[in-house]
Amino acid sequence: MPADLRTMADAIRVLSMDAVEQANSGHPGMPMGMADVATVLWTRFLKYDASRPEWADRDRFVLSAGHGSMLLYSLLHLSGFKAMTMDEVKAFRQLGSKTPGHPEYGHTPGVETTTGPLGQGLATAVGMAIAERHLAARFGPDLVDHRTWVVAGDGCLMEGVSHEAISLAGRLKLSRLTVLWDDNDITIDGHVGLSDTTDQLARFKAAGWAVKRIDGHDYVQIRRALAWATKQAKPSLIACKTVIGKGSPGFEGTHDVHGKALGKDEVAATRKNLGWPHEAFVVPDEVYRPWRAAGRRGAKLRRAWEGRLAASGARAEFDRAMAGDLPKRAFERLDSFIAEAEASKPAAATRQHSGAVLERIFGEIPDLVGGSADLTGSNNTFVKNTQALDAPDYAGRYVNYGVRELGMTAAMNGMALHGGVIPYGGTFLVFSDYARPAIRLAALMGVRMILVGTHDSIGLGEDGPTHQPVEHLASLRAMPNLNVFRPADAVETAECWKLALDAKATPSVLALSRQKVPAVRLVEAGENLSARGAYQLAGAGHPAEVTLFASGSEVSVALDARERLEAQGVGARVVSVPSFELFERQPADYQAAVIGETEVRVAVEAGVRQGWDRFIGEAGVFVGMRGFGASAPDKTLYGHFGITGEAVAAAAKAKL
Ligand SMILES: Cc1ncc(C[n+]2csc(CCOP(=O)(O)OP(=O)(O)O)c2C)c(N)n1
Ligand SMILES: [Mg+2]
Repeated sequence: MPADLRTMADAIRVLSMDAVEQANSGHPGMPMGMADVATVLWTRFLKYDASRPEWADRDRFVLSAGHGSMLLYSLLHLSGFKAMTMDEVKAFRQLGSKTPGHPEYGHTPGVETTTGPLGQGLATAVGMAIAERHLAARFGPDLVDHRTWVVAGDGCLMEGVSHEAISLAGRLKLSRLTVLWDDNDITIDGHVGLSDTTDQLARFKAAGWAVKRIDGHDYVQIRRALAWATKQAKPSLIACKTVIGKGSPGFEGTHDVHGKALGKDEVAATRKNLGWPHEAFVVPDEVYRPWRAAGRRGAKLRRAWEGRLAASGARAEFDRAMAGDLPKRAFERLDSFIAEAEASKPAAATRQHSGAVLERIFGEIPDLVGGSADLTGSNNTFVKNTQALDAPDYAGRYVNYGVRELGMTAAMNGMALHGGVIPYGGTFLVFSDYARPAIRLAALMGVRMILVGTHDSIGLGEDGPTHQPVEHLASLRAMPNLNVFRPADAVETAECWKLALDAKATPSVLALSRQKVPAVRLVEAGENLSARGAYQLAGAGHPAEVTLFASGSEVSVALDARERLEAQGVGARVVSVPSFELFERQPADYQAAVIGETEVRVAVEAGVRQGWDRFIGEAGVFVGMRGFGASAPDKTLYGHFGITGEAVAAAAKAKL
């Protein structure tokens, strides 16, 4: 006889407990508490086919409470995901295993997103649910028709990001999104009441969600609640009252079981208590059988879907979009923009150039979905005549994210992970601080997400030091696998957009000026020079004695300094540096040639020095910011802080 649900759930409990025991590290409490809810979801409701983890129309399952990773690994193993062998389970948390401490996207088939920073899984799932609705509108329900399920803990709901996520989801009426809250009253420090007495159901309800509370160990209640969730016209929250570490006679219901191995004696006592006679990492056939059947449940649906896709006229376009490939003619209109800009040399803020770039590519790349965290007019992210992405017709391509920088960025990650969407979103560069946790996960996961950060320096002027980024470029450049672009004019802005769109496995930040800047690329290059990261923009007239490095709005300052130096008979070359990261990828001889061998090297950027020593060396001169900015018109500020062609030329001369 095949095992009943209770025994199937106990298999999760025991595997989780044993894997944590073996590693002597990990979190058994959450998987043991949520085993019943997860078993009903994965055997009756979740649409998936264990033999095809990449099936585009699968339901997305997000374990926002990532510390409970053994819940997910157990589910993947039991339901028959080929990569999740028992050996991988045994190698929990060991180097090179498919079972890292927290779920990691791109590392383990079946893991939809990297989780661990609490609350972000939930916020990422909102983006997946947005992408699903949008693509259902674009390609029709025959091809796109799935749900997003989230397991979230008390910690996820305490985190501020949950507020941004649930209010955005409620506003957009994401009815295909369901959060299963592991309502176990326990966090690491003890009872939730120590630090939080929020009425979560009331909070979600206020944000526009359908809510319900159940006993998370009662299979009938679980089944009814999941069925209920699928019928709601709003996103749904199911508060699953559970006992953390359920099954452990000594520790269940206590915070002791949250994050450590139970110990040999308690493991034995738990086995006895559950009536689980098998040894560690042994699952009997009668338990595997119904689990594997559950893992195959979706195969028929998947094959029927494949048939519909094969017969669909939209097949090629669907496959292209889901693969993340750009359309063939993606940059045709942008290339003519570059040619026009090389000829007309427009002077404008780079944020305006960015808006003009978007006008050229938005129609050519239907996968682009834009938005802004309530700064649309300032970020120049809106393309004329674009419809808002909103209920009930989600075909629009502009998301009104509201004042939610972190929620927006996490949602963009979710869209990119879902596939079929290339998200970009705007805010002031200074508020990348608010978005940073999601930028970091984007970089760690390797997803293409484009953050448009305008007002990128003291050049924004009167809004003052709260709004003026100073350390942001340096801190963003410190992040692995993040491309930070700071273009200087229209041509570089177009080039950097191309590079951001072409970087399939790397997120980008585009740092753009609020203030008008002159064109600096005055001759046709015939290639994307920004792709080099740094390149010589202007050579020296006299024998080169000085090299001036600059990015973005300060490139024109460097050019001004060059003219002054040349007028005094001092040869000076100018190097534009739109991207530190891409420069690092160039061959050593190219790097050496760009850096050059002049006696004096100067860098100019309206930010802190950190990072620039790579170009100018310790003995180099840095002209930029040493502290926070101030509130005044931009030209006054550049003068006040000494970031002018005159000051740069004087500093270079003083060093000669
Ligand atoms: C942003 C963030 N802060 C802190 C942590 C460390 N942390 C991991 S689990 C946890 C408590 C979680 O409580 P809950 O979500 O209720 O999980 P349970 O103890 O019920 O398993 C904390 C503080 C984290 N992973 N992410
Ligand atoms: Mg908890």
